[in-house]
Amino acid sequence: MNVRIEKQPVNYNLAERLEANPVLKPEDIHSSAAGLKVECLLNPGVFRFQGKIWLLVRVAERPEQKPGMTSFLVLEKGMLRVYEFSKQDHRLDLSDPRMVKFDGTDYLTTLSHLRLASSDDGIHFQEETSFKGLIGEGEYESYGIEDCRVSQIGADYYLTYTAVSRNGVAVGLRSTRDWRKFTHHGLIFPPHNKDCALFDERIGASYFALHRPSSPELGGNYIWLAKSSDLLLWGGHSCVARTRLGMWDSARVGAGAAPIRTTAGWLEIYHGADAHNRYCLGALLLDLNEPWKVLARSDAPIMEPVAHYERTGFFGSVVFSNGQLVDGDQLTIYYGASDSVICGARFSIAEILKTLL
Ligand code: MAN
Repeated sequence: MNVRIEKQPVNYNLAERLEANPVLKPEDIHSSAAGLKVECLLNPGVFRFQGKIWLLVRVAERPEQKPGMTSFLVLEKGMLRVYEFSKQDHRLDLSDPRMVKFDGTDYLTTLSHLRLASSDDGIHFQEETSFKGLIGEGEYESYGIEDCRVSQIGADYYLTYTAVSRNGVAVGLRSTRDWRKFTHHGLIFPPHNKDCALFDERIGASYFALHRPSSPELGGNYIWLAKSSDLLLWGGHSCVARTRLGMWDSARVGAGAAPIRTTAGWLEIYHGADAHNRYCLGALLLDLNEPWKVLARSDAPIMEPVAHYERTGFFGSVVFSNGQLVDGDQLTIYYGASDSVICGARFSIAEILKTLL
């Protein structure tokens, strides 16, 4: 038998969790139609707008489940279609709670869209029903849209999100100025790609993005950097973070929200998962002028799934963040805990940097 001992990291335990956690739960959000249930809330994008703090929440829904059956939703030509299979059917594989595999075709157990919630203090949030949120559009978003990063560049907000369909998992881009009218720019990275975070300022003449293509046969799930002159066409690729054998980020890594400019470099909070799908957060430090140069990277996570709401849920042992607020030295990250509820945690940027330098 081949037994591999994973290196035990020192837990820096830098996160100060909000006492109010979870700040949003599925029962706080209305389902989008009768007969549907909000199963989970996940991985919000975060931004400031009109003097408030906003979350662009991933709302994962499915039909109310009937005994002995599994049913899920797919968007077809703008309409919700319900698929239903008997749990007795030997062609059905439900071994990953996130997936429904049937007779060689993969579906998702839940269909995600994005909904807005706002807060005056960053702790107490409520759904904003006067803004309609975003749903999947077109054939490349028929299994939904997920995990949206929000970058503010000038007066515009750019939304990079995971666009899921039977064609695979890709990165979509939309932009807005007022959160009412949106421009859909289509896919900026084709499958398999996700976890795309735009830098919210140019470096020299170029825009930059972190993204996460997957190369299943050779290579892996690594963080890459790309540049662009118009945010639509991307090139100049370089790989900035690979997975590390035997460590907390041994199976996959992916960027969180937009990198934070510090005097030491661009600080990026990223997620790493091990072979057991345990998701933690760590930090990367990239050179200010040449962001393809990695100056430092966390040996141990800066945050691990240890609170009870991070250990059990729809998909346990997960802290996953793609949204944050920076206030001087204070970094507040908002994160999906166990793919079930939304929580917040505070960090000191200087303390994170101390673990890197
Ligand atoms: C993937 C994505 C995320 C999710 C994690 C943990 O990276 O589907 O949305 O939070 O897995 O399940």
